[in-house]
Amino acid sequence: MTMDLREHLEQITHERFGLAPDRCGSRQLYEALLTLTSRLAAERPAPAGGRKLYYFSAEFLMGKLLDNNLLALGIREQVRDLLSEMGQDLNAVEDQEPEPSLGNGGLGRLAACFLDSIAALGLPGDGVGLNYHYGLFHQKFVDNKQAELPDPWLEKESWLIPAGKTFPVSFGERELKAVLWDVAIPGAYNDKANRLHLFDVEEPGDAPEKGIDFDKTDIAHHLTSFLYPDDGDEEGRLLRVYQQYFMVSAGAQLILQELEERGYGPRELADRVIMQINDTHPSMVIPEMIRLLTARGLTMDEAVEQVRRACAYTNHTILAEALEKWPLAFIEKVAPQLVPIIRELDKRARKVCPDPQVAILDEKNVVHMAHMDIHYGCSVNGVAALHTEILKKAELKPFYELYPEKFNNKTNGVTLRRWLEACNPALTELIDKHIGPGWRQEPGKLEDLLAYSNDGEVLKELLVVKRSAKERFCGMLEEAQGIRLNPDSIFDVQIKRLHEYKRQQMNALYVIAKYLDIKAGNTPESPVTVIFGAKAAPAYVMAKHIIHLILCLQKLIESDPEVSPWLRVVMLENYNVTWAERLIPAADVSEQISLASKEASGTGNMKLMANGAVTLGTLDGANVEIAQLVGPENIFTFGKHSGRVIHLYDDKGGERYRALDYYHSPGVEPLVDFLLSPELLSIGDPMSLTALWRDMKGKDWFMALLDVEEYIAVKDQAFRQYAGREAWARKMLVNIAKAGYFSSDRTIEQYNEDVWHLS
Ligand code: 26Q
Repeated sequence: MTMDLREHLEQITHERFGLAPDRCGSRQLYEALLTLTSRLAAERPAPAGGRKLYYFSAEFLMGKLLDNNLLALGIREQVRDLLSEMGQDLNAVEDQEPEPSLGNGGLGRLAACFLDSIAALGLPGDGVGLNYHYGLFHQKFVDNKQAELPDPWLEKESWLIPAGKTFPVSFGERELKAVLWDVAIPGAYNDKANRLHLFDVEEPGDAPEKGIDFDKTDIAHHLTSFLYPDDGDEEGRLLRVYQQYFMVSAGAQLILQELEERGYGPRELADRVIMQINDTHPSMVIPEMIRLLTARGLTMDEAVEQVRRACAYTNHTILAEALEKWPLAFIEKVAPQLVPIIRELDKRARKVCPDPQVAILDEKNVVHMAHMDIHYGCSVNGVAALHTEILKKAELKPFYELYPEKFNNKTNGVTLRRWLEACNPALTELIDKHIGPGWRQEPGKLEDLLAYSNDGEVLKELLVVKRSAKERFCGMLEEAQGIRLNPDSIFDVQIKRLHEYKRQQMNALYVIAKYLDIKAGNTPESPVTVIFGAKAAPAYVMAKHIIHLILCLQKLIESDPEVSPWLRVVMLENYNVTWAERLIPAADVSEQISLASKEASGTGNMKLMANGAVTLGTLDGANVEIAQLVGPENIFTFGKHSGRVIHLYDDKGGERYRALDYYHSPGVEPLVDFLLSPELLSIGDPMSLTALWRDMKGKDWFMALLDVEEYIAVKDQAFRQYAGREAWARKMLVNIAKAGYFSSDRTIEQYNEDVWHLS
């Protein structure tokens, strides 16, 4: 086998560069390995099965693919050895790969983990999305603020395979061609491969010269330029509807074409196809598929029935502002052919239930996308146990009463191939040494590690592995951002989109509390490094104020010799999957501090736990399940519970949250007021800091002040326990051992069992 690979590689480098592999540079080797792995993956047949899944998602946050594909193809170690025999280093080669910028956060990374698991389980299932040329955006820090630049990640040599297929998408007065590109998704442990289908316009436009502003009315060229273009104006909102319709119309046509190629007629759609709708961005696939089926001779009744059995909806949020509603007038402009169908679907839904709360079209003629999904899909799922319960009891209660049989929970998971095996080889080796390799296909077997919870040697090994991951991370950070950290400090890590409900601002208040403590002469037992990674949506003003605050604290502390030996703050620039893969193995504490009830699940919490970080969190999302699994000694929880929080939001319940009441506590006021201290004002933008200060004391919509005092106390307690190294290592071990439940292979098996019924 090694011989074959060597010959194959030599053949490619000779053909392309006229060089033997050992004479190639990293970039040339990257291109050669890209060609080699793409060929091997593309040769693989699709898994067979009676029913095929299409996973529709506006985002696929894939991360780099070379390492992952080598692993799935089962040739990673051979290639590594081969290269090192040639005096080459696979890591340096992998550094050459640009990270695809096709996603934003949890929902997009979940879609990528799911594709990996679906393929690994040998199930027939493809992704359907868009090929954004400039991604979400590239984040840069300028004057301690976030600046956004295009992220032109696509290179001439890439994972995209031209599928040779186009589909016409009709936008009322004009038609665009959707060009299909495919990315092969090889399955680990088998010889099959699925596909990620990415649609693109025929003539993609150039990147904007400055920043990320572009002509949002130039649909023909810019439909696939950016993920989530600014929706601050009507043009931006319309562009999002164009994107969504383009994706689902082309996707639905592809599905019907493949159905026919497999030898089935349109009346067999639901027997042969299941479409998973990842949040509401792809919801227009429902009326579009009905339209296409009726055009193929089905009656409206028949088409509706097929689609109802063939669509399933996943909800990822209870935040009202993220539940999509589009004025019917927008759809009239973008895809007028859908309007009569949506009206008909609304009429039929009203016959089933006249309650206006469950209507698709409201009195203002606005389309509630989630409502359409629930009426005209076979399944509605939340992404963690608590989240699904809140959907049933509160957010979607009237729907649950109408269709109890449709509701089900699918607690999220992550692929341990990427998030343990690939990103943390030293820990993987340690695990293999003690319990063997069987946990890869039976992640529950990680629990065998529990037999070592009192084995001082193994606990020591764990600490050594963690310490070397921290050193490695320090090296990478120094190279990227010129920042030197102390690998013996506690690495306290909060990595996720920037959002007020995730409460990065509460973590910043902790930093202020410690800063003031140290200034007053109270040094902590162990030095602490608080590490953030987050992008803020470009139009999300408050989120940008929070980034500014964090960057100002970073500056203030790094130039203060009295404080910096004990406390550091670092914000990673352009946080992405690659940074996550570097940082997660090095994390000691996993910050999961959302306002209870607001984080649907979280998936970073699972990745961090699998790498031996101990969670400091509220009882929110999947943290609740983590706490149940690891037990109270192996997690630090704090904060008001979801029931209480929901009560504090309830305007009818009477007891509304008032930030000012909490601000006036002696433990809180000095922290919030520090935003307007001379120290910070001399570094930062007074307007931004003042706006954040005002919001914190006067509004604080996500109640950071409600929990901040308990947060500080519990965090300090966690940090004190860190000093007892062996007891801490035991916590690490239990977290790793219990992480098997959060393998996305388990999640996918449950989707298949309960919803998809593939093969
Ligand atoms: C909605 C309306 C208008 C414009 C944009 C949007 C929009 C965009 C992105 C709404 C939601 C998103 C992304 C949501 C997301 O990533 N949710 C996360 O999903 C994860 C996977 O289930 C969960 O673990 C996280 O808890 C959840 O926040």
